[in-house]
Amino acid sequence: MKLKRYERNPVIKPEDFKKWDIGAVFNCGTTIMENGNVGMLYRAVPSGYRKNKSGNGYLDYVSSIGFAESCNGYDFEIREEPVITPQYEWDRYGSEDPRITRFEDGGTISYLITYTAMSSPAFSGEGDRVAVAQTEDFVSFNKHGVIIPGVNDKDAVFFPEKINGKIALLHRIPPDIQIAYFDDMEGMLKRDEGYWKRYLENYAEYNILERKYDWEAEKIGAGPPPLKTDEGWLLVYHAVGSDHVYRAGAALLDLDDPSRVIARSPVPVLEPETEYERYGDVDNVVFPEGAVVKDGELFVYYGAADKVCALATVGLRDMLNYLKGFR
Ligand code: BMA
Repeated sequence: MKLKRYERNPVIKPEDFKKWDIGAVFNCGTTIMENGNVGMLYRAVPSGYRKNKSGNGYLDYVSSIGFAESCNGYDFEIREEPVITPQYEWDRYGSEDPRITRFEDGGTISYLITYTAMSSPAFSGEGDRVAVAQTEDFVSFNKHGVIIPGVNDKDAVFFPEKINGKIALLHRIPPDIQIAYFDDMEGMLKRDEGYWKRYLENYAEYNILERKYDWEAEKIGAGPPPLKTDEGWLLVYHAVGSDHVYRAGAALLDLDDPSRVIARSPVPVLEPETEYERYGDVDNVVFPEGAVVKDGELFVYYGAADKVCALATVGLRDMLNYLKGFR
């Protein structure tokens, strides 16, 4: 089963910005806000970056995170100023790939933002860390900092509620997806060196989803926060094949024990086909980071070719029925 692209894609592109001079806007996380609108955080790279001599990546490529909002999920109003920008040693080379979890605990809602904080230049292969920020209103943002010390790690995303009384976080130390549990928010934010030392010694033991198919051969990483359904947690993820193409997959995880994979699509649910997915700053990339459900329809927001933000949809029930065929 394939997701169906919105016919007026991309939903946001660099040319939509009038004041903020950016060259790329992609990899967008979304959530339903308290006013019922779709809130989006996207990765934006100011114009002026240029290709590396090696041809692998870009120089002067420092990402910020910006905000946009939509009342129908299709048309976005862009706030043309960044909401998360370089400030400290640990994020001086940018903030990338934001995901938003609407986290509910005992009736209290907060929006937890997970993103990659860069303490070394993009494409250097070093200094990629999982950072967390928090907002209640998408106006003021509180940076909590790096939560996982000492290791290149990305694609982190919280489950939207506690599982068996614990906060659960998916993250990706290459090449597979791990899960970490915390007793409470304070414990998670305090970056307990002892906890992480023990964890990192055997991180593969915490793998929750491992590469399985050819199109996942290089690495996989979580997309949007897992979505709670009556069939299990629906996890949309990205996968990189040995052909370096980024595709999207989908799996169902057990509600009480997400390390139990109930079902998984053997083929991608979305892969680069259109112009805007095949050609950009990095070719052949679809990179899902946002998912919301509106009237039974699953809206998946994704970055395309590291250049624009796009949308693809599918009936949620259709997707669940399809996945159940691969138990
Ligand atoms: C990943 C991340 C994403 C990017 C993708 C493809 O490692 O850095 O932001 O979209 O590569 O270039």
